[in-house]
Amino acid sequence: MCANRSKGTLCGIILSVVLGNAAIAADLHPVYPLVGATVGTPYPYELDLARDPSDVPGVPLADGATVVITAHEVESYISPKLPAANWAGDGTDVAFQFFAFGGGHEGQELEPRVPGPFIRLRQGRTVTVKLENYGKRQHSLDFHAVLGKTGGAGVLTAAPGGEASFTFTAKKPGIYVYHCVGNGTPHEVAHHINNGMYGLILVEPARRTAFRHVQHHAREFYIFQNDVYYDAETRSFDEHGMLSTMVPDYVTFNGRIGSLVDRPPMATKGQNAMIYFGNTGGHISSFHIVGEILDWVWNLGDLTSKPLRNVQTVPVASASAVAIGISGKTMVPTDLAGGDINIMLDHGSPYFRKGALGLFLVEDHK
Ligand SMILES: [Cu+2]
Repeated sequence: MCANRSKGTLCGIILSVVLGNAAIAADLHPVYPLVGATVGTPYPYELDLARDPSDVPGVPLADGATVVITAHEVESYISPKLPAANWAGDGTDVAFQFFAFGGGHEGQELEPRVPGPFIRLRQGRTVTVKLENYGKRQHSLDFHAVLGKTGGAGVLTAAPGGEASFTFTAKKPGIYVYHCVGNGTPHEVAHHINNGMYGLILVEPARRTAFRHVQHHAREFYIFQNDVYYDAETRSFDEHGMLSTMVPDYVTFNGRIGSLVDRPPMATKGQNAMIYFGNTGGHISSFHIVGEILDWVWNLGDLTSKPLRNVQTVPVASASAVAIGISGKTMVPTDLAGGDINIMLDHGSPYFRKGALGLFLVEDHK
């Protein structure tokens, strides 16, 4: 899938047309210089903190399993100059002090990424989450799938260089958000979410539901939207801007502008796709895929009710998530010459103009 990212590949051609600038296609994946130091982490950082939308573990954690989540602070770019900053009307490299989670299931990308690792459970299973803090400030985990203990954050709070563990049973199925609350003050909750510390935890229903039927053998994708308020001086959270304007500087899919243009989800004709989509921005996302109709939508994270059918746009509130099924039978393969390309976005105009935009590509089955 877009393995050869040079000019002339399928993805390159598509992007040059979508973005209206053939020059962009020549440099789909520039290497961004890493500014600043990585903090106390044993992992070799990659420069691009955006999580691959295909990075979804295929198997739920076993009963009694332990999953490690690591906390990091690292500077990278939230708005790379090319190719996709054109969508934000910006065109400059913007360095940003990311807070990011790494770790996760075996086989996942273990380096820090935004969003944090996708955690997959089955209802009724008991697991232990271990938080390891490689940052210079306090970090924590609040799972919306957890009953009591402040969603886990009452226990899962680790000082710099420290760690914490928490064991819980996944009692209620759903697709839930998790996020850092810093030291627990309202300022820190907003700051740590703004800077990238959030993710999804899927608790699959114990019984066979419509959700599990559609999900079976589906290609699964992980997408997370966030609003970012940016202070150019600190290259970090602009709390004053947030409180005084409520107008975000950037609206991201998977951590930065253009991440899902550079590396879009790639579905396969004939195979269902399942998109797990979360939001922690301050506004309700209007999630839409141009050229598609969303066949099944489990709204508000509810995976046990009957899904909505044939939905054009899904409203996703802050601190909420949805599961979206797209039928492989009616998918239209991406065909630029024929005008078939799916653009995935928050359809609210200021928000896709500020970056909440990617592609959803479909390969024909072999
Ligand atoms: Cu944090």
